[in-house]
Amino acid sequence: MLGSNNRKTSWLFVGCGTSFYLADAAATSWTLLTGEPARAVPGSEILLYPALTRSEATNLHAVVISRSGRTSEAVRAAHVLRKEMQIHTIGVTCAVKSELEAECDSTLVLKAADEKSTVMTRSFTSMLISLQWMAARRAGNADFCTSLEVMAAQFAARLRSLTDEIEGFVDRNSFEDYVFLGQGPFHGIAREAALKVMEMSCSYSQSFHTLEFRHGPKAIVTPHTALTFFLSQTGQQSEVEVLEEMKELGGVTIAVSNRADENIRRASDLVLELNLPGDELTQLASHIVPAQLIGFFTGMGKGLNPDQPKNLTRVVMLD
Ligand code: F1P
Repeated sequence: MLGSNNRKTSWLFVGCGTSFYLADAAATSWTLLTGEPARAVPGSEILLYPALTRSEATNLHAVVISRSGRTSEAVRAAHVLRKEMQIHTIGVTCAVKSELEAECDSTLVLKAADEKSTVMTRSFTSMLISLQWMAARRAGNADFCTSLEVMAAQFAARLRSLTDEIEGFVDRNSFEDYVFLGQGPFHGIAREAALKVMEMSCSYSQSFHTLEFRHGPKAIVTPHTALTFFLSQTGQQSEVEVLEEMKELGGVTIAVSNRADENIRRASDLVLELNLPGDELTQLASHIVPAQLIGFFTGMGKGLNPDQPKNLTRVVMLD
């Protein structure tokens, strides 16, 4: 009803860089698990266009994500959300006693998930799984929490062979550019995948919704373009049609799929089958690992240090 204050609780996930793409994957996971509206924004949007958030502030909860807990835009966004907009704000970080924690109502600290490298790898998967776990708990879905644990254990056992498959493929090929495609919760994964390959290997790399790739971006496809498809179960049939189309256009195609059928195999130059239990949301975090490995081996092949890309610092702190 117009003018009523019975707005359903909704959620805003905030971060910068990898933490923003993590916010994207977490927001879609949150809605799918709890039924509550959720969206992701970079910290800078809260600071530059606060009116966009203020307009929906009733019954809004915010989750601000930052590995370091020190990124200026994330810390300032938490301050604006909590102090100026009176929005309940939860921090998610890998740092103990951080500036972010000081600005939030409550904070989840995953100390053991931090990594030494500049680029974020295990902190991404750990924070994503934790946020999915929180969503499942809120929804009273204990089975989902159990499935996450089973998935993580089985994926650990698959990691060695996955690494070998990707190392071999990267050694045999060289590309001018990289495209990562995914829909729904897999779109956040595709965005982070593009960033990861860009950071770790100094490559030209982009992401799109899978079916959006037909609407213009396919103009760039050549035999020197690597197209990675994160294939969902929900949209698989339509996504595989795009995969087949891009193969016909001459692109080099990589399919990341939990289970690959004949159509997927026929249309792919490399199939990375994960074979994990549970539904597609349980498996989500594992999907970023192939892109992390593509970035790592491509960077190594170029003689770079994928852990410490040039021009990057671990934290962006503004004056
Ligand atoms: C996130 C981040 C990284 C990026 C860069 C700068 O920081 O943007 O994603 O690789 O090194 O920091 P954080 O807020 O999660 O600590």
